[in-house]
Amino acid sequence: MSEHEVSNRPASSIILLLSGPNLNLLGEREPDVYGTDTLEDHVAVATATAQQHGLVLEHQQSNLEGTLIDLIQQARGRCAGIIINPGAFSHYSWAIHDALAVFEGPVVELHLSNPNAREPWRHISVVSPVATGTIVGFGGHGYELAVQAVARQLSS
Ligand code: CA2
Repeated sequence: MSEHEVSNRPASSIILLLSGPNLNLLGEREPDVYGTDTLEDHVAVATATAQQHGLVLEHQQSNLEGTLIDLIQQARGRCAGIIINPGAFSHYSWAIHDALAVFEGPVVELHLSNPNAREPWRHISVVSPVATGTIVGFGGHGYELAVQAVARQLSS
C-alpha cells in the first residue's frame, strides 16, 4: 500500500469479550440450560477463533454493572470490536445500552440459551438495539460464531 492509500483495517486487532453476572458459574449448575462447559472453555474457543483471524481476544467477567460499563468505556479507541454476554443485565440495563451506543466498532450480543424461548421477562433485550447483531441459542458454538462475525465486520 502506498503512503496515499487509505486502509479500512482498524488500528487495533483486539476483540474484547465481556461476560456478565453469574457466568463465572457456568459448568457448575443448570447444565440443562447452559451446558457443562465452563466459561474458561468458552474463552478458549473464542481465543483460538480470534487467532485464526489474526485477532487477539481479551476476556473480562464481572458481576458488577458499573465494572462492565467501565470496561466498555475503556475499549473505545483501544479495541476493534466487542462481544458481550450481558447475562441478566441484557433485560434491563439501559446503562450498558448507553455505554455500548458510543463504542465505535462492531458489537455482538451473545447468549448461550435462546432467551426468546424462555420466560417472558427474558424476551426483551435493551442491549440488542445497539448491537450490530445478536447470536442466541447455540450454546458454546456461539463463541466461535461471534468471533467470526466480528472478524467479518472488521474486514468488510
Ligand atoms: O443465555 C445466556 O447466555 C444468558 O445471558 C444467561 C443469563 C440469563 O440471565 C440470560 O437471560 C441469558 C444467566 C447466566 C447465569 O449463568 C448461570 C450459570 C450456571 C449456574 C447459574 C447461572
